[in-house]
Amino acid sequence: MRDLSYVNLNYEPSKDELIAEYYVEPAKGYSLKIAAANIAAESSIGTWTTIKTMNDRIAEKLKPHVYSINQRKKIVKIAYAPELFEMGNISQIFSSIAGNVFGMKLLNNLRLEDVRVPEKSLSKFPGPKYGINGVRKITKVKKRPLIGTIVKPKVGLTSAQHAKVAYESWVGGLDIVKDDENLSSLTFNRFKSRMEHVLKLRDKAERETGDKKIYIPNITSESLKMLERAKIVDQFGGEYVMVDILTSGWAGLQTVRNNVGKVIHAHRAMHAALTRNPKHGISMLTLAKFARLAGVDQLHIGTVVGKMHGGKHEVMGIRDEIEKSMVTENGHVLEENWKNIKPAFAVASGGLHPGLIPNVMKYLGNNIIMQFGGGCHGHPEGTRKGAVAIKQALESTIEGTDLREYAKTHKELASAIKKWGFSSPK
Ligand code: CAP
Ligand code: MG
Repeated sequence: MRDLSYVNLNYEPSKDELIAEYYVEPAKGYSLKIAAANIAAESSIGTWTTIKTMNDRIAEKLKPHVYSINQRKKIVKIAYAPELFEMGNISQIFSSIAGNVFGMKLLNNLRLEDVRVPEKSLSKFPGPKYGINGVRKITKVKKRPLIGTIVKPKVGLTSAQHAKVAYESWVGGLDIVKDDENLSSLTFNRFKSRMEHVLKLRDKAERETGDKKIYIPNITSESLKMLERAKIVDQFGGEYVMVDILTSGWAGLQTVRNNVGKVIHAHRAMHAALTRNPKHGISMLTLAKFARLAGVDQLHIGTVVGKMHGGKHEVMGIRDEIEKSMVTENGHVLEENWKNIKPAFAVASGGLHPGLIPNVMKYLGNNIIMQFGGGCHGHPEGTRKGAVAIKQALESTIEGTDLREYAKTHKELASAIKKWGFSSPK
């Protein structure tokens, strides 16, 4: 397709248009301009050749405009008329601007860096029901970061064993216990039985500690099954559900948000298949933005210092995108005024242990949920002491004491540091 009428570098997009920013590497023999025109066409009204069914209304009103091309950085920006999208239907939006375009032969690489959703369309998305303030209200934790664990082994424990590990974590001092992303309803640990066991011990832990304790069960499944599982959670008095938002897909997530009144914790397993290659795929920032629009209350964003890929700049940018009400244009980040869409809580998880808390808080601040799987259950004296050590490291960081100093009078933290080390904030 060589129709360059899609490109108009003098075009000024209106604030009602959706903007997509792409990194584009054309295949040999194609200019960036031709590549950009083809992306614009394939993601909206066009195809590989001219068509007789095109009419003036479509061609004039719905044709997107490639309005910016940065040859050096290979960055292209396209403005789309809002009528091209069923706003609120995230699957349809992705089928358009993050669909066929990734497979076109005339591109070697293509990465969707960010999307600006027009302010007028924001009301079509529910956004988080609870968000940061709602979660703080439920947990009664006003300012500090929340701390939690993922029951480990990831899968394998029976529901009774799972509940016991959860209980130990809560009484040790953690606010939150969650299931792992690959635990759903397995032969040795059925969903209903797990809810029964874990939520009973959650109540016991609350009675004994006097603190609010949170359990986040993974309901990931086929959409209607997720609704059934959310009902079971409700039956046993749970306030939360967890959804693996990428493996269940946007439609699954939206079904849960639109039908379940519980706090939604979003696990992002599989995101790296899309996000990790800096030249191809979809940025985590884009996925995070649509997760907030869809209405997750908590979202994994990376840790900067843990076991998973994701640098400081990227992780902090995602944190800002899901937690701020106004995001200004900066690098690959497009402006977004989130208006009435509530902020979602950022979750730092993956390879964390007590010795990393000062660093995580340095980068991510107080509005963060820190989760420790191996870094809790791998403590030399077991889960409960692991939880105690995490709480101690948090207290020490909040009061500004060096962890190694604090560990002199807090033996659980001392054992944790001995096993995993300590990294001072850089
Ligand atoms: C953490 C975790 C999470 C990762 C996912 C895991 O456990 O439960 O799934 O955090 O990464 O299984 O690895 P550990 P991300 O604390 O034992 O590492 O948050 O980056 O999506
Ligand atoms: Mg996990």
